Amino acid sequence: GRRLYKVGAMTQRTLVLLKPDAVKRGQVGEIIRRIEAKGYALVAVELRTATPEVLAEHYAEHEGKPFYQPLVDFMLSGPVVAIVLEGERCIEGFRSLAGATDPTAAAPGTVRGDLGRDWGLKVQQNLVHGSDSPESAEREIGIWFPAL
Ligand code: IDP
Repeated sequence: GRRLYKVGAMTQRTLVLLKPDAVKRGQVGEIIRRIEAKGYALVAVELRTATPEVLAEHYAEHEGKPFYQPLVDFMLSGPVVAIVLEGERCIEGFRSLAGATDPTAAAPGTVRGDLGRDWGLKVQQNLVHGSDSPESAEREIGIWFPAL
């Protein structure tokens, strides 16, 4: 029958951000606990404040969308935790842990579904970012961790 998943080594790295709402609400430990429980390795973990320059690069694909400026302002509203993870298929795996973009709709069991909610037309406050493809991961790791 049809394989449910690809067989063979596919070690990847992915860029994860714990957004300012995760830091403000004291959920950093809980989210990293879930990442470690899943079995991914932490390659880099850094608390830092984003800059407009870094966010313009990071969110370049969303420039011009109605939520772009609120998203950038939100991402500048406090420190974030920038993380690089490593493991087989960790790009898809972390996005599965994170859950759907809208925290109200995100499934229970996911970071956004368990820890997030709508705080009043602010879907951007969804706790985490995870790269969505190998190309995005390489690009985003280069933005946040140029030395890696
Ligand atoms: P993702 O983070 O689940 O991959 P994207 O579509 O890549 O979602 O959007 C990037 C981020 O922009 C989301 O995580 C969220 O913070 C914000 N965002 C996306 N869509 C909306 C929206 O309709 N309203 C407000 N913020 C949004």
